[in-house]
Amino acid sequence: MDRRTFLGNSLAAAGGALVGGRISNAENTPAPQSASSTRQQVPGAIAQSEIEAARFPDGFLWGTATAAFQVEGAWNEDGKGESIWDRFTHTPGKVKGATTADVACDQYHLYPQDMALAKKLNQKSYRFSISWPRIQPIGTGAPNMKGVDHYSRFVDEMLKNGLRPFCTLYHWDLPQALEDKGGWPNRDLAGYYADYAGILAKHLGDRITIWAPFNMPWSVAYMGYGVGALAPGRANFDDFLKALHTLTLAQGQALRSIKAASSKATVGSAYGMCPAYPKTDSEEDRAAAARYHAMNNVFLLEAAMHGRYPKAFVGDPPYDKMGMKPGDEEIMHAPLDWVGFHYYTRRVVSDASKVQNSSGGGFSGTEIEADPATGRDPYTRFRAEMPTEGPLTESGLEVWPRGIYDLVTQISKEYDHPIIEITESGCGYLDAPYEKENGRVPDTRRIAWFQQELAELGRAIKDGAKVRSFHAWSLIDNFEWSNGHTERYGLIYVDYRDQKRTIKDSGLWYGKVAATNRLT
Ligand code: IFM
Repeated sequence: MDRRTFLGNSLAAAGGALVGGRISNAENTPAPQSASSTRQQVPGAIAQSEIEAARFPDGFLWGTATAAFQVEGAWNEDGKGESIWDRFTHTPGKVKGATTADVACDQYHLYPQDMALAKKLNQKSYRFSISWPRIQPIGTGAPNMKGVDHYSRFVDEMLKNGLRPFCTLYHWDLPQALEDKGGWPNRDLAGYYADYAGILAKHLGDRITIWAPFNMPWSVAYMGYGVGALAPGRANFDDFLKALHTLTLAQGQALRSIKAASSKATVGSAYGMCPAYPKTDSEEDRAAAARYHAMNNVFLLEAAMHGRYPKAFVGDPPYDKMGMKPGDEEIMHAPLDWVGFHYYTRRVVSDASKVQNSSGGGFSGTEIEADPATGRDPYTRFRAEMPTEGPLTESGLEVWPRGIYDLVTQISKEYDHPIIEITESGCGYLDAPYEKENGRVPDTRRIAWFQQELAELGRAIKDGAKVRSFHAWSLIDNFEWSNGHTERYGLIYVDYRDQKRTIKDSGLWYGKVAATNRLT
């Protein structure tokens, strides 16, 4: 699967009647204000003067994010069990370039160096994830104390470097033993997961105060079980629906077990979201975009906040197929203390509900490659495309800075102005150390990307959104799932041959942003 397809699916979202109809470039991009800026020629770009004027509030938490599987390596050390991603990457043909994450960035051993680098860049928050199979090698039972002790030392190191440890409990690396029991479509996993969450809160909850149960849970279900593009690589729509419901139950149960074990805990989310815009002004396309928003952006958020699922489906909701039981609404209902989500790109969505859909499973397409006739799946019945009006990053995602403003203001409005954490945001460019410039990494496109996007985020804050943090993806280049090492998202370059880290120009720039709360 190529990069564009992956994010086309995993970050997909909608944006119902986002701002009342089709959002075209002409309607929404501020007019160029000075002839001198080349950025203004780019569709979707914002004026240089807005970048220069942007200011972030005192105490704003500038951070970066990573995930255990993508950076740690040490795949079988200190009693760690096998994860579904170990199995997937060890299966020939699954990863571009035939790389594995067995060593990755070796952060399992090099974390003191990486935390010192984060400090050097004036960072105040570090979002990391814990590998479940390091804590419970087969997903259940007594904790492996070597794993627990590792994360305990790691958390101390973050605190020593002035970083807020922001813990994601699950960033896709399910213990393989639990997949062998049926994986996320098996409802029992919600209980196992809550036990795991309780173990973490018991051992680390004296120092970690900010917990996100799942990274991009919709992607876990859809990409892992609906279309099989990510581990464990299964493709069945009924399994997707079941997995989604188990994840929702698990989210609620985990929140309660974390809070029971740690009085300091606050629990939120790290949802993958992107704003989507109706393709036309028609009621059908607007309704399709609203379904997309419901399914891809707020499915688990609505469940946590209100104990119900949003209207994501055409016709009767397939709650029976999802395995819903009486009383599940109470389990799902676990209001979050703050709302965390990612922003990378946007979607344009159109209706596919009138097209005859032949079956309820076995769909082999992905969102971007969806069957143009029937839409993405038999239940939500929309088509979602990533437009190419703006330029594309090297990882194939459209650059659309305005999207973060629309998304943040939409979530603020829909959920009564919650505290928001931007849990991930970034762009894939392959710039490498340049010998003729003393080994510098002049990744000017990444700087431009962040400047534009952050100016839009600053505008959302000015308009009242309570955003308290921003986590750039990523601190360091890392293993990009089925795209292996063919993409680089880091502010710090990693040479995988010798693990040498080189701060890119974007990293130096981001360090200054963190020190000054300004973008230039
Ligand atoms: O690397 C991923 C991360 O694991 C989840 N969010 C998107 C990132 C960039 O593709």
